[in-house]
Amino acid sequence: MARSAILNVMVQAAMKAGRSLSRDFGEVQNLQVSLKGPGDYVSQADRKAEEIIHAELSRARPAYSFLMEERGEIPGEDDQHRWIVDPLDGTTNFLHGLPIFSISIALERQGQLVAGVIYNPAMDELYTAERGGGAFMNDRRLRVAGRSKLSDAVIGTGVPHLGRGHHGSFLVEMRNVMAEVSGVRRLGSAALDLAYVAAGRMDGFWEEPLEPWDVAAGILLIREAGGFVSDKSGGQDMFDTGQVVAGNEAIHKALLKTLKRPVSAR
Ligand code: 2AM
Ligand code: CA
Repeated sequence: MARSAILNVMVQAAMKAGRSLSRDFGEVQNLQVSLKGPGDYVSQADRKAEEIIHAELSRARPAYSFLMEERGEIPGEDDQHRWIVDPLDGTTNFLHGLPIFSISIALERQGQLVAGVIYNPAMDELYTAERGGGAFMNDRRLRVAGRSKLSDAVIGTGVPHLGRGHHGSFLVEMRNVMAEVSGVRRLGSAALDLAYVAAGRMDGFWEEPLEPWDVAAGILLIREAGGFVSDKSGGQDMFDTGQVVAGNEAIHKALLKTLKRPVSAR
């Protein structure tokens, strides 16, 4: 499979940051037994990974703008191109020694997602997509799963925690979804969840609130794998609303309908 020059730059940046995160993850596992825990160490690992990605991407394209989880918006001379970067998605997992975390890098051209990379260093799985060029895991072409009924589907989600999201409305959604599906999974890295939907490992996904850097690369992966992604009203305002609903055409449609339902009596 031939990758464009720009996608290669993104892959190199993600893999270099991945090596750094993997080394730090080893240490985090040792620090679990300490009273203070690995908190400060993890913040440092996160910043280090972001620094690596920033350096690699700006070396290749010095003028491009950035939106990064830690540093926020960094306007460049070229405001038509923007990198959207999450150096460590699944921070809580990383902090607790759970090997479910990822790096997410997307490229926007004139507001349109054109390339995306998600890398899971713990499993050495590299997900890539370019607009119009399909989605891949390592060298394998990806397709979303073919199941069309919610009753056969495994659906991923994210559970809002302390101080984040609306717990009451999440519980209503969860109640309605769990009554209709084969299983619900909560992995803790939205970027990986979306990559798994693109790879057909999960049939669908919904979560809110998410940030653009959590979802930008994953949105392109799903589209390029033949899937559908939208906000909860079916529109394309995922970045502004922080809502993401994904699946193949049938599951996406069914999920949207189920998420609109008031509390069910079942
Ligand atoms: P993070 O690990 O980069 O924080 C977990 O449900 C998902 O929500 C993760 O992808 C996590 O990304 C994301 N998320 C976004 N904002 C968050 C926040 N303020 N606290 C925890 N997770 C957050
Ligand atoms: Ca994130």
